[in-house]
Amino acid sequence: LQAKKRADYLPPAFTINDVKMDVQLHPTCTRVTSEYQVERMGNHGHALTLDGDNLTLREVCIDGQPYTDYEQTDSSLVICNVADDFSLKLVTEIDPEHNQALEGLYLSAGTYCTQCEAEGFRRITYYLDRPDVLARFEVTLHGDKQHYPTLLANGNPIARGDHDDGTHWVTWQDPHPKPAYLFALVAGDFDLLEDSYTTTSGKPVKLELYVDKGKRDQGVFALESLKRAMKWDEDTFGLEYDLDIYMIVAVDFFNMGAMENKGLNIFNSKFVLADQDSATDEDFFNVESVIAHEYFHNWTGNRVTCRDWFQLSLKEGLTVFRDQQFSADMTSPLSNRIKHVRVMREHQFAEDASAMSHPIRPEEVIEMNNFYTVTVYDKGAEVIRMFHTLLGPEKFREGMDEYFRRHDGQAVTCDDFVAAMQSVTDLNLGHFALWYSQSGTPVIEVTTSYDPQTRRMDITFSQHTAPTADQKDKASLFMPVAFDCIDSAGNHYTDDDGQVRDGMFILDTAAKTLHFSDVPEPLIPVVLGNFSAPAKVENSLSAEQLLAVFQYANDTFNRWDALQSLYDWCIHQYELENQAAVDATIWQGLEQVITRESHNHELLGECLVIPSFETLCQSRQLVEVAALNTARSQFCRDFAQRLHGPLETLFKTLETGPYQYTQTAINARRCRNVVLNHLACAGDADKLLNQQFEQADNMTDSLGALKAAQGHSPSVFESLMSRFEQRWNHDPLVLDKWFGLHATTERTDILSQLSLLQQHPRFAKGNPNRVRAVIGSFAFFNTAGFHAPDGSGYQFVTDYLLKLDAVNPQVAARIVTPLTQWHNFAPDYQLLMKAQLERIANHKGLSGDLYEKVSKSLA
Ligand code: B3K
Ligand code: ZN
Repeated sequence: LQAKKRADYLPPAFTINDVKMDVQLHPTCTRVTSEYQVERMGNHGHALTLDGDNLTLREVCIDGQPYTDYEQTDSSLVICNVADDFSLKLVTEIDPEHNQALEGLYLSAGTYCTQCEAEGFRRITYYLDRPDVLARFEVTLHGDKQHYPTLLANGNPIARGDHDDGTHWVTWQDPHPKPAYLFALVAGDFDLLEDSYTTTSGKPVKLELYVDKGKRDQGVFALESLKRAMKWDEDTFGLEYDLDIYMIVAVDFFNMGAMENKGLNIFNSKFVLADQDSATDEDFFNVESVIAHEYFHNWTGNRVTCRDWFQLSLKEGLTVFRDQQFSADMTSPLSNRIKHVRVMREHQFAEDASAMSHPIRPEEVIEMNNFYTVTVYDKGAEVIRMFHTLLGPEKFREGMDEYFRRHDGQAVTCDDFVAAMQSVTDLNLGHFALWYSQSGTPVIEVTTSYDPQTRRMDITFSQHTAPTADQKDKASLFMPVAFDCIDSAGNHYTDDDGQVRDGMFILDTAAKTLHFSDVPEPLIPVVLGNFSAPAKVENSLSAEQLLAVFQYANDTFNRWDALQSLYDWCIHQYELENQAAVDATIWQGLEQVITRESHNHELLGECLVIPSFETLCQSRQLVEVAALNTARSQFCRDFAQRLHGPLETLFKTLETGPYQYTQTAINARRCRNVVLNHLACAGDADKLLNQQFEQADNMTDSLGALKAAQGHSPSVFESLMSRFEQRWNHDPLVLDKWFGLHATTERTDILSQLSLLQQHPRFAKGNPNRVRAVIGSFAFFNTAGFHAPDGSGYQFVTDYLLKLDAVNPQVAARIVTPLTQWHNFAPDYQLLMKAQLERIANHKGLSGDLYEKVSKSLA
């Protein structure tokens, strides 16, 4: 398998301007007739090479005449001796029912649907399946009227009718030229929610949301979210919707979250269906943010698309940034920022330190589906956020306007985006653009020196990016560093040379020093407010200083972060068996945090969360899993016991009353469930757990009780889990929470538990949501089970992946991720993990997806 390189990009030799498709739906033999207007690009004599995968070719015609001068390979159809302009007609047959990879056209529990990004259209018909070929599509679908009363494709319906044999047909026309990855079709029998939206310029848009029969009420929140997103994009970026109709279809079998097909989004039902009983606050949040994300793609992705797949972050980083800003405006900036920083620290930093390390614009790809990563998406969004920070909101908006002015209707590159931003600012973005090509996580080291005689203080920031698997040499990055400086009494200081402006300075060299004079005592540097750059900070502050940062820093994110660092330091003392270092002043300090902030449920709800095992791994090397996990648990227990009084008092003030979905109520529920977990950890909370489960009138609190019981009260956990199962047996999305809880429970017989879960009547190995809930949760989040010292966890996951790979390589390649991150673990673990990776590498018939990730991590 050969990697493609970014540097090898060539423009297409031909383009296709118009596509007419006729699709006769049939479970095992769907017949696709496509007619293309093809045009030669430039002066050359090459044949026309179309991409195809798993297709049965039945007919080739050129300009209406049967044509035989062509060759077929496994992955292409080469048509020789063609004119400069011609029409090409192809008839192919495909088998949706046996398409378990869920790429191309497939059946999701009886509903026909498609997934074409990145390279799935070639599984429907032969085509120039690359994002820089943009064509107008007209699509006619034929299907059984009784089973598939709804027939959908992109754009507007322009004609429909019945055939004599009980089938019917609908023709859809999409006026906007688009790359094939945005093509979609759906056929099924749904409940429909209808609404409408009028854009600022007065254009009416029909909104249609299609869900499984009987689920109409669970679609209401998604539809409301869509309208909020449409309004927000008009208000914030002046961007209006551009078709007469916007459709969203929820399906059960889906490899990812959702897909932004032009005018016809297809969603994993997990990100559409939500109501008070069955969805947590987090589920509601996710529905709103994914609905918005896909909607925002209409401009950032669809109107302006990517020239080639190496540019994926052009649309994904930008759209994630846009959805994050939207969510912050709809809910709360602080908890949003913390949520996204957790993703960076838990997952992106880990990816950047692994063999899969790649820049947000990758250089080499074997299987494109492997690059829909936290790096391209989330680090990509952090890079866009830095533009926003550096330029300020007004200039950023100007830059966006210019980007659309220049590139509407085009397929462009990340460089084009940077150039549009550059055109509105005097700041030289040349150096900044290194973020697109350099991988790895930069570390900012903060060192201080204080001279009591002269009362002068220097604070030096040095940056360093360690070599990564894909790239040895690293240069200094251009980083906006939000900065504040306090003394132990909370006074704020400014630097002598005024390098810090509006609370920020630029670190663009290997090191920079800030000077302070007339300083009464050593100052405390407060660095990277609001996570102003995707970097790690090494700032050796003492426990007292961290508590002072919490008390006095201007930036709330810094305050939260100070406690995270404090917990990390404490857990490290436990690892060193030096518990005594976590002394009375620290416990008192933490007690004051709780009592002083007891009214601030949002801040406290986040501050009382102890860093996850995954986050802790990122500030350690060659992690001794069992030792770290034990140290973390011991610290959690001491935390819960030492602070039991104030936690209990706080808990009592957090009576949340009847369910409401408002930010205040969400914050209170969040805080309450975080505290409940500590109370359960302290022991003796069985009554409380039962009570909360009993009385909960919403899923957040039911699940909060289950999670708190999970690690701390096995018998309560068992009994509540079986009641939960009985109540929710009919609802697969809710049952996924139950599967996930079982799979993440740390117990010695976890592997037999996992086998039982797989035999559960509701488990379906062809459904990615089920597989992720059981196997994915175990591999990603069951620390003790996955990293069992005898290697049994690794082996279990590997056994499963080898079977899954034959069916759904995309999902298999995602779940293998934790194994590929072996570098960060102690040698004994490394050996066991690598042994399983070797097994995968030697497996016959391995997919390109798994091959790419596994071979890289063994190289
Ligand atoms: N663009 C899609 C992701 C497609 C993934 C293909 N393996 C969803 C999104 O980012 O909005
Ligand atoms: Zn996206």
